[in-house]
This record gives sequence, structure tokens and C-alpha cells, in this order.
Amino acid sequence: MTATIDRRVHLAAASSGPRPDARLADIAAKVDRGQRLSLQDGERLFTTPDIWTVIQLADKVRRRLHGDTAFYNINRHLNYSNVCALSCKFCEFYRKKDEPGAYTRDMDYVKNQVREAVENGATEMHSVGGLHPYLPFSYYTDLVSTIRDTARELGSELHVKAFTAVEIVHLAKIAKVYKADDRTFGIRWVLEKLKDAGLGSLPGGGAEVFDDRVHDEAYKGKIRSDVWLDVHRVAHDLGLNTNATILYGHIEQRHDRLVHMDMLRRAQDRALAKMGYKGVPPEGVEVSRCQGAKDADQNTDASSGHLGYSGDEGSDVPIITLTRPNTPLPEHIAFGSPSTPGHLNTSTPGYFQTIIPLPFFPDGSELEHLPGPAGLENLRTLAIARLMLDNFPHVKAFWIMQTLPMAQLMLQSGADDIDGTVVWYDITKVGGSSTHQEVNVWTLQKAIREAGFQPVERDTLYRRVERSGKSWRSV
Ligand code: V47
Repeated sequence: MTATIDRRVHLAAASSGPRPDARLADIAAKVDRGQRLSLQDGERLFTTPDIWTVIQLADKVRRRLHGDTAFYNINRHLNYSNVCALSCKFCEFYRKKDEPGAYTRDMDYVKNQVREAVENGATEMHSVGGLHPYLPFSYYTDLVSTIRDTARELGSELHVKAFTAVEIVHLAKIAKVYKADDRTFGIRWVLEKLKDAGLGSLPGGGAEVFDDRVHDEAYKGKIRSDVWLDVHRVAHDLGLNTNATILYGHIEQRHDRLVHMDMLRRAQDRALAKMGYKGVPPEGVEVSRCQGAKDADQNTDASSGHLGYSGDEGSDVPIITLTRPNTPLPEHIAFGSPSTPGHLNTSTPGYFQTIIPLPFFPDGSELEHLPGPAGLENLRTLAIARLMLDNFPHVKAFWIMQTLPMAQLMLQSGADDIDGTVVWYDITKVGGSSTHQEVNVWTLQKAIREAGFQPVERDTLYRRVERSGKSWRSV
């Protein structure tokens, strides 16, 4: 018999030794019960010197949700234009229209990218860009349908994950359907048109940090948190899944990160209620009756009052966690799981799939004088995101920004996903690297195995992929 050697160097076990922080005991008890952590708990997780216990707790939650599975995908990023009407201080990516280095891709370029993607077995095209002041609305529907149709002509499917909430609002303005007094109208109009063209989901960008002071200082002109959340709410109502990001380590405070996480999990409470999830009161006692989807549909604020208790801080939003034992993941409700096979129900509302903590890269930005966050802060922030966002099924360590070695540590600290093969990435260039940032599938799988997990290829919606060379299907 061959002995299996566990090659995982487990950070938490290796070093929880000398100074465990007794003040974390009640948080640990809440984590064991799958109970929602408060902002005060979050503050303690950020300030304790005992980062290893924080990591251990996040790892516990991650294993409860995903066991020893770690996800990756085969994808491509396509930045269609870096021309942007905004000048966010943290951003190194944007150019003004006639500035050297400004680019806008035409459909021939897009088709070539799709051909290469299909040739390499990709399942997803992730496409975002700046807020181009002059492109017509038809450019964006063409972009989406060109990706979809070119892939189909080549006998494949590419899931189109495209446009941040910021771009969606910009498109509503370009199409002249944006009404400040009825934001839902224009957002819905744009999303419906894009969905018809083949849009499959929204990426999580453009959220930055949900704080007005930080917003006005570092990304004035961008949509604020309420509008960002509106776009995602409307997308969910249309059955589109979305992701969320948090950009940290610049001029925000750690408290701002916690408020951001809290706003996201309350938005997810609403989305999951519409899927029929039951709420739990803060003490973790299950409410006996839940009218879930029906009530929530009748009132987009989910303020049905039928869930038997009020949510926190006086709102009527039910608290819905995924971290209690035997709670199904939303993708298993939407698509079925190996133990409960099902099929895609297109009328299922959408939800947030993953939180992606993005560490700020100062180089080349107007905030270049700031140091940016380093290793332990990155680990801690990701672990806290796993603990606070108890209703997000996935936490992604985006290896392009975190680096692959760091993503391995993050898999042991709460992350269950490292994104994909990527290939071209223009938004940040780690250590001055070029925009060509590609790893092959074998390298991703090896990194995951070395970290002690089983690599599983997923599609954009977190279904497992069965593959034979470049042919694949979601199961
Ligand atoms: O919104 C811009 C960030 C985001 C910098 O949904 C920066 O699966 C760090 O959202 N330092 C775009 N970050 C990337 C993004 C994303 C990435 C991977 C996967 C997914 C997903 C989404 O990049 C922007 C902004 O927050 N960003 N400049 C910078 N200097």
C-alpha cells in the first residue's frame, strides 16, 4: 500500500502556538454555530495579533462549505478599451482618448481573441473596459454577441461575464435611458438588451470601498455604493449571477472594509431570500416558517415581515447564512448537485457568487506614494471576508493580483477559488510584469495540490466541468 503524504504546510496549525488570543473565543463559538458575526467581531479579527486563529476560523468555514475542493477555471480576460472618462486616483489602467497607449478593440480583434480562447479550451470570456465617452451603445451589444456567436461558429460555448456595475450605468446614460429618479428602469433596460445579446453574468469590479469619504477622495465621479448595489439587485432579478470585489489597502480604514462587507452580505440576504432561503435570527435559532421567494418577490426590499423576526439594526431583511451545517449552496439549488441532480432553471433569481478581495497596487497610479498592503494584511483581509460574508458561497484569491504563491496560502485561509488561466490582464501588472500574465492549467492544478486541496475545474456559474481536451461540458 502506498502511504499518502499530506504535503500541506498548514499555516494555522503550524503557528497558532505561542499567543492565542482568548478574546477570540466567543467569535470561535459563533463560527462553530454558523452564526453571523457583528461589525465589532470584525474589528477584533482585524486588530488581534493572533492572525493564525483568524486564519484557522476562516479555514474551518471554507472546509464546511467546500471540503478539500479548490476551484479554478479556464478563461480569458478581454479589456475592450482603456479609454475612460473618469480619472480614479487608484487606477493605472485608464488613458484619455488621444493619449499614447490608448486603445479600443474592434470586432476583428475580438473574434481573434475568441478563436484563441476556444482553441485553448476556455469556458469564459471576462470583458471589462473604461467608460468610453464616444462608443455607441450598439458597440457593447455587438461585443457580447460577437463573443457568443464566434464561439458557437467554432462549435463551442463561451460564457460572457462582462461589464462592471459602473459600466452598466454608463451604458444606460449613453443609451439615454438613465433616469436619476428611477434608476431601476435604465439599468434593467441595458441588462435586458445585453442579456439578449448573450451576457451570462456580471463581474464584481467597480465596487472599490463603499464609503462616501473614500469615494470622494479617490474615485469621485464613479457611481456610489447605492447605485452599484442597485445594478446587482436588478441583475439578480433578471436571473443573472454576479460577483463582488473590495479594493483595499489605499486610503480606506479597516472599519470601512467591514462596513463594505456588511453592505454586501445584506444585499445577498435579499437575493437569497428571493431564492427561497430561510432566515435565521442573530442567535442562530431557526425561524419556523419562511415564505422566501414569494414574499421577497412582492417587495424588492424583502421587507415582508413574514420571516418571524427583524434583521439587524432595525431593518426587516432576514439574516441568511450558508455556513450552518447542511445548508445547500445556491448553485446546488439553481442547477442541482451531485447528490441532488437538477437542471438549470432559468427563472431562478441570481445571487452573488464570490467575493474577490483586491489588494491595491500603487505603481503608476496617482496614489503611488502609498505603500499598498503586504502579505499578512492580504491574508487577514481575505480570511475576514470569508468569516464576515457568511452568505457568499465562494471567496476568490485572484492569483493575478495576489500572486500564485500567495493564492496557495489563501486557499488555506478561507479561499476556495483562484480564478483561471487569464492570459492577458491590463488593469494591474504585478511587479512591473507585462500585460501577458498566463499560467497553464497544469500549473494551476499543481499549485492547488501543493496547498493540500483537490483541483476542480468549474464554469463561470460554479458548475463542475467535464473535459476531454478542448471539448467540455458543465455537469
Ligand atoms: O474594479 C483597479 C481594481 C477591478 C487597481 O468578477 C485595482 O470574477 C488594485 O473586478 N490596484 C477590476 N486593484 C478587476 C475585477 C475582477 C478581477 C478578477 C475577477 C473578477 C470577477 C473581477 O480592479 C477594478 C478595481 O477595483 N483595480 N486599479 C489597482 N491599482
